[in-house]
Order: sequence, then structure tokens, then C-alpha cells
Amino acid sequence: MYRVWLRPRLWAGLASTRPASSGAAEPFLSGSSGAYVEQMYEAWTQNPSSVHKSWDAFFRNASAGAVPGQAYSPPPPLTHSPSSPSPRVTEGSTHQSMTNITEHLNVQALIRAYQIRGHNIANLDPLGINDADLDDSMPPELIANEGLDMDKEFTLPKTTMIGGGEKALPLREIISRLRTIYCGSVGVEFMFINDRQKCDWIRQRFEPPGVFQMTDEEKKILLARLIRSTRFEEYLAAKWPSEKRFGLEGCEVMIPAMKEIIDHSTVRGVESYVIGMPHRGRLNVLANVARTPLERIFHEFNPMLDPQDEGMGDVKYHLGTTNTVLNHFSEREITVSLVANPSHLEAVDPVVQGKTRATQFRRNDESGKTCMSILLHGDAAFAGQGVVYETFHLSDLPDYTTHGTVHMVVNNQIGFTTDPRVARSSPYCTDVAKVTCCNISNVYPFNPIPMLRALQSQSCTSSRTLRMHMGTRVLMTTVRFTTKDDALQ
Ligand SMILES: Cc1ncc(C[n+]2csc(CCOP(=O)(O)OP(=O)(O)O)c2C)c(N)n1
Repeated sequence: MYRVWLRPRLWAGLASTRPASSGAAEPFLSGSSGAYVEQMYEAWTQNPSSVHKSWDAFFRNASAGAVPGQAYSPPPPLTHSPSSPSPRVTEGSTHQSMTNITEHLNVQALIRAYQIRGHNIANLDPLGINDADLDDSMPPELIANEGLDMDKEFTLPKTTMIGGGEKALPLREIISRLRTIYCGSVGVEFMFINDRQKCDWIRQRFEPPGVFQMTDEEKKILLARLIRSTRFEEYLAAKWPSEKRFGLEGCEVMIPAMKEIIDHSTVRGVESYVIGMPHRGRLNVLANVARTPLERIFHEFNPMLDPQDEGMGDVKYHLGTTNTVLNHFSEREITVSLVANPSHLEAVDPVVQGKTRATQFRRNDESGKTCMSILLHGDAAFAGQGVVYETFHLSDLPDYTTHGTVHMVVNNQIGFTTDPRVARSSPYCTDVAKVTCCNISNVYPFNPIPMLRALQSQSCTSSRTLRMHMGTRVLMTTVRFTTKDDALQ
């Protein structure tokens, strides 16, 4: 309200300073200066000493109700002539305000640097072989200038929400919040997206204080699901130690993560899920997400099966299933379809998209509100198989789109026998997906709460979702330790 009242007054004050007969227009009266003056006014309302003294005087006068022409006092001339009045601003204070401006600009650059590069030093590389830049040094732009006073308060720019309700914070607190958000167990990459609205949307989901917290009830559900997923892997490992298992060990959190996506999107109306994935973790997904009866899965390990029997050999990692299950979160019946895995890595991706599109078509669903696809990948296959890139490029075409897919990459930092340093040329295995400007979160699975929060906030939460609201792909890559099981298979 105050601002609305002041603005006409502010402009009236400025307008009246135009010399009636002078042909030279005042530079601050040009159309393009409006935003600048308003920005300064915003900054002044937060902290009067953050603007130049002459502006401080002007804003004070205008807000005190000075009549047009009296709020403004002209700045000192650039050249000093004996006839001109002596400058009212001392050299010391000019220098101080220049320092102030420079410091604010430095802090703004630092905030932006964390948004762009914070993921480079996030805790994502348990083996020390996968640093984003293929080196593990701190990017220089993330180091605050030595001269900056850590206890000084700085006005936060509009491009960050780290303040929550606060408009200014001490530099020490700014850096601490940025490090928690961008350099912990979630490394979010989004500043390459050339859509300001999407970037703001993501900042709103990641930056406000407290967004990575969970209620006790949510924590209990997460723990129960983690136990079910972990115990399943342990049981297979203990019971059939010499069988191929393509285990999910170390990344069991993928199961609660998938269930989180399903829970929250089904509340928003999704009734049918089409899932595609390779062999790794497939039995766990069959058991805990698609709810295939455990006895059916275990039966396929039976050494007495004949070659022609269902489940013999590798088949248990290749067959698909479709089940209708009751989702306890939404109390709704949903259909979960795990598409058969043809062994040729990633070949299932376009098949899943085709099946999803066909289901949406049959349901007269033109925006993907009732059927969605989820694709799981291995790190080496995601980076190395051309069909991934091709499928991503089809994803926004009007005749092919499925209105957003959640992709999850299980990154065990090995592709058969090859480690990432000699497996691909890009820093991250997910870089190929950047062609379509999708948001990418790199997460460390041993800290599941931030991981689930990040996933939930982008793909499927409450009233607005990145996937559903903006029809956008969401990509999550989970880095985990390589286990003996990976190396054997
Ligand atoms: C197109 C294709 N090429 C090669 C293979 C053989 N192969 C099976 S698993 C595998 C390694 C895949 O590594 P990654 O994608 O990282 O998944 P991981 O098994 O490590 O989870 C390879 C090369 C295959 N199945 N399909």
C-alpha cells in the first residue's frame, strides 16, 4: 500500500526537476530508468544506507510528503567551478556507497554461483571418481571475496528465496543456507533451463528454509518402505547367493522414491503408471511397487525348473507384469504396468512412451493427468545408448508427448567393468538429458529425506507439480556405492 501511494509522488518529484526550457532530458527520466529507480526504492525500504545518499535524501523527502520539486536536490556538478555551489556529498561517503554497491553485487554473484555450480561440491561421489568437473576442487566463484564482512547484512535479490520471510541476511548466514541447499546430499542442476518461470518454480521448491523437513508420520512410512526394500535384497542374497540377482543394494531408497511419486501423483488424479526399467532392481520393483506375489518371484529361482518353464534362466529379469493395486495413500485403485525388458539396454524407453501415449489416448486424456510414465536407467546405459537421446527428443513433440516422465538413474559408478572416468566424455551421466531443459537432481541415497523431498517437490507434490503443471521431464540420478554384486554381474 505504502509503495502504491509513494510511487506517483516519487515520479512527480522527479518530473518537476526537469528544467522547463532545457533541451537536454534528465537521464533518470527516460522510460528505461523506471525499473532502476524502483529497484533502488525497494532496496532503500529494506536498508536506507544501501542506496546513494542523494537517493536516500530524495526518498526520505518524498515519503515525508514533500511537494513536487522539493524532494529532489541536484547532485554536485562533475566539474567544480568557482561559481558552482560546493558539493554536499563528501568524497568519503561517495567512496563508501561505491563500496556498498560493489559488495552487494559481489553477494548477488555469489548467490547465483551457488545456484549454478553448488552441485559441483555436493556430497555425490562416494568413490571419488565421478566429480562433476572430473576434478574435486572448489569452483573459485563459490568462494566469497576475502574483503567481505561476514557479519554484515545484505539485501537478498529477487532471484533467491533463501530468506523465507526475511529480506536481508548476514553474509555468513547466506552462505550457510546456500551450502545446505546446493552442496549437501542433493545437487540440483537447473540454471541451464532457459525458462525463467521454471527456474523460479524450482527455486521456490528448494530454497525456502525448512523445505527438506518431514513430519514424523512421513518418516515412519519412509522407514517402513526402506526396511521392506532392504530386507528383500538381503533375503535374495542370503537364500540364493550364487544366483544372478542384479541387486539394488545401496540404492534401496529407489523403492520408497518410486512409491512417493505414485502416492502424490495419484492424489492428483493419476490412475495408471507405465514403468520401464533394466534388470537392476527389477525384482524389488516387481515385489514392492508392482506388488507381484512374492511366492511367484521366488518360484522363479527354483533350480528344479525345466528350460521350458516360465521363470527359467534370465527370464525373471525380463518379463513384465500389470497389476491393479490399492494405493493406501490415496485410497484409490491404480494400475501399475512394468513393461517387459528386452535385454537390449534402454530399448524399452520408446516402448514405454508409446504405451503411455496409447493409454492416454484411450482415456481421452489430452494432458497426461490420468496416466504417466516412469523410466529407470543405469548410469552407463543412460550416457551411452543413443535411444535415450532420441526418446528425449520425441518427448515434447505434439504427436508423441506423454506430458512429462519421471526418469530415475541408478548410478552405481560402473558399467559392467568400466568406471565413469573412461566411460563417457560428459561430467555427469545425465548430461545428455539437458538438451530438453529438464530439471536434474543428483542425490546421495544414504540421506533419504532430502532425496525424497527433492523428488516429491519436483515431480508430484501437493497442488502444483513440475511434471504435471508444466508437462516437464524430471530427472533424478541416485549415486551409490558399487557392490560386489555389481562387479559380478
Ligand atoms: C544395448 C546393450 N549393450 C550391452 C549390453 C550388455 N550389458 C548388460 S548390463 C551392462 C552394463 C550396464 O551398466 P549400467 O547402465 O551402468 O547399469 P548397471 O548394470 O551397472 O546397473 C551391459 C553393457 C546390453 N544388455 N544391451
